[in-house]
Amino acid sequence: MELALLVNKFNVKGRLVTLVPFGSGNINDTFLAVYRNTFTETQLVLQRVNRNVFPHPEQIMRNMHAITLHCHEKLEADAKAGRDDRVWQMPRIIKTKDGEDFIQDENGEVWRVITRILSAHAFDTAQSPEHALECGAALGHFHYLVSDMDPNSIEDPLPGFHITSGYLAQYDQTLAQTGARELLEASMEARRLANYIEERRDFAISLEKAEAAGELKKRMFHGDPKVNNIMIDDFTGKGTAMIDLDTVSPGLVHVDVGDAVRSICNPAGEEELNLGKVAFDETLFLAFMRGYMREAGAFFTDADRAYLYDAIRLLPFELGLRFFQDYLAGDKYFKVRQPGQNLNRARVQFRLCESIEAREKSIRDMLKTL
Ligand code: GN1
Ligand code: MG
Repeated sequence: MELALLVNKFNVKGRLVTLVPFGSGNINDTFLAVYRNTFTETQLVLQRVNRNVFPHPEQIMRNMHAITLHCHEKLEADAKAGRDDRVWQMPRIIKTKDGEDFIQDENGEVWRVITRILSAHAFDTAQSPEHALECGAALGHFHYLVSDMDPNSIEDPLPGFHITSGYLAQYDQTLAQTGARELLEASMEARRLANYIEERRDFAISLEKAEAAGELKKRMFHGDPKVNNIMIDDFTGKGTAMIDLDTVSPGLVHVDVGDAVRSICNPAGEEELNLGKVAFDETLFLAFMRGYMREAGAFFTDADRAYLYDAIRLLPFELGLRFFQDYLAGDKYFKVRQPGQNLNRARVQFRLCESIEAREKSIRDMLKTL
């Protein structure tokens, strides 16, 4: 179906004047829709949920409904109580003209429309320590917002998401395929990454072990809190919203902290070709953690603190493993614009992990000051 016809099935006032590709997500297809009438403008985000990644998009939408309902009520109550120094925001689902949360087109694709957070931007890399601190505050505040949600109100959006042992098993299966072995043999860099993974198999399950031993407990997490999912207010420079709520579900908050840190403390970004530019930035790290602890420190236990370093080391490793597995499997999961892009993304993440390992003492010392 023509996109303009599709978006007009949602309950929006005004005339559609712009519909263009938007954002830099690796999973869903995203478009900006601008509606105008003679006195006002409405900006909305149209998304096709990637069925390859989320086999049950209706479930994703039921989750989004429950999450936004819970958080909007809490945000309103906090704003009335004058609890905050800013207006925290969260996108809202725009209903279809039939009162549904999404539509399914003739090919079975699921489309949704959500509000855009206006006068705010997200960045692909951290801009400054001040920006990193605001990202930390936004994630900490998000954890506070979802902390009292009933985990049973959420259906697992992506079984196995952020379970590193599962990614290792998937990687092993891929390696058993001829196509993957050919790609490995063809490139020395690919073989280097394969060795890198082999040396870290034990460490890769440290958080899972801590959870199994009861040291760490699942809470609600975001699942994908990378820097370009954190909206910063254009006028105040403060964090204002976390977006991309598809993976919000019960999980370890450590995973979120590790994932945010791996994206914020690597100023070179996820697509850098020159590995010499990829390094863990300690100043950005400290700023991020300060912002995070300011909002979430109250519910961080000693055991939680004890595993922060492992989480910070693990998440770049896990994402590198996921990119590398996808490269070897023929780019089936993460969207690519050119061949070899997932291999390079993996190189960047493993390089970042190495940089974290080289700075272990310094990172642990900083964590003690928080
Ligand atoms: C994917 O949807 P997007 O592009 O924000 C991925 C994350 C990765 C990220 C790396 C559901 O996120 O886990 O960290 O790419 N999301 C999913 O850029 O797999
Ligand atoms: Mg995402």
